Amino acid sequence: QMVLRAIRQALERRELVLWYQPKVALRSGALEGFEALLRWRRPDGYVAGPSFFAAALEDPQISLMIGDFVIEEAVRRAAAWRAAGFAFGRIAVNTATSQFRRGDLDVRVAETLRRHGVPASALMVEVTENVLISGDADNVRRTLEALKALDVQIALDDFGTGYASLTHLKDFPVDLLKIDRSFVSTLATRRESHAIVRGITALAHDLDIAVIAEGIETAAQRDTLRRLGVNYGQGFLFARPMPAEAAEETWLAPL
Ligand code: G
Ligand code: G
Ligand code: NA
Ligand code: MN
Repeated sequence: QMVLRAIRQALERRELVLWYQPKVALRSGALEGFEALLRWRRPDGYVAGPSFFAAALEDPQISLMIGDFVIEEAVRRAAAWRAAGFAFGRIAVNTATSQFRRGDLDVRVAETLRRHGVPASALMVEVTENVLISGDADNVRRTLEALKALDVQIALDDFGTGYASLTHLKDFPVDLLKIDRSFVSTLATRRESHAIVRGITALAHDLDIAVIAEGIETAAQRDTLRRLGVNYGQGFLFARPMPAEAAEETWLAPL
């Protein structure tokens, strides 16, 4: 509970920040958008990732506070980048089960976009399969449909690591499937990974769902994924998650 108190304090002290990792089109290398990733910039200068405060993300109350912060901050960033004339695609935010349980995520997102004057086409929401199987499937589906109706896109994160994956693709309005990095890291060494990525990609495309592979670290992985028809990529090969200012300097150019 020390961690919970520390996180609450970090929010109050504005020590929580979003870092941005580019997503690129595998064919052209062009920027497709960014994933916003939560970081805790501690007073001692150490920048901690979510694994450092995983317990806090499990706590419903804290995770709602963090979730609200992440949406607000990402949309604020989108507004600033639009004002600066940057073409950044979509900013994707990660979400937690608690945000769907509350039942008003779509309303909150719409309100935040409206308040900042940002179109929904600048935003993507990443959900894990944990969210989809959280026991409230009807509510999750309704929320995702409402987000999609706004023109927010939906990405299914960490695909392949969860439970009953394939049925989710027809039961929920998914625009983008994120192949988990465990498949990417074993692409060259395990025939199964290669087969699974090929199968998932073909299936997704048949369902009009685009595919991104995460955790791409080598050019060989990128080339294999491109050959398998994967549309987009994300990973250290292209760029690590970085502060917004660094993302602007290295990835964004005025329209
Ligand atoms: O950025 P990093 O690799 O440390 O992220 C570790 C995990 O934390 C990933 O599963 C990622 O999806 C999750 N994560 C990162 N940022 C957020 C966030 O803003 N909200 C939630 N709920 N999870 C996040
Ligand atoms: O679960 P999720 O996909 O949201 O996790 C995203 C996290 O994965 C990011 O926080 C980032 O730190 C991490 N990540 C991004 N690219 C790579 C990569 O190429 N290799 C590894 N090992 N981790 C990565
Ligand atoms: Na994610
Ligand atoms: Mn993921």
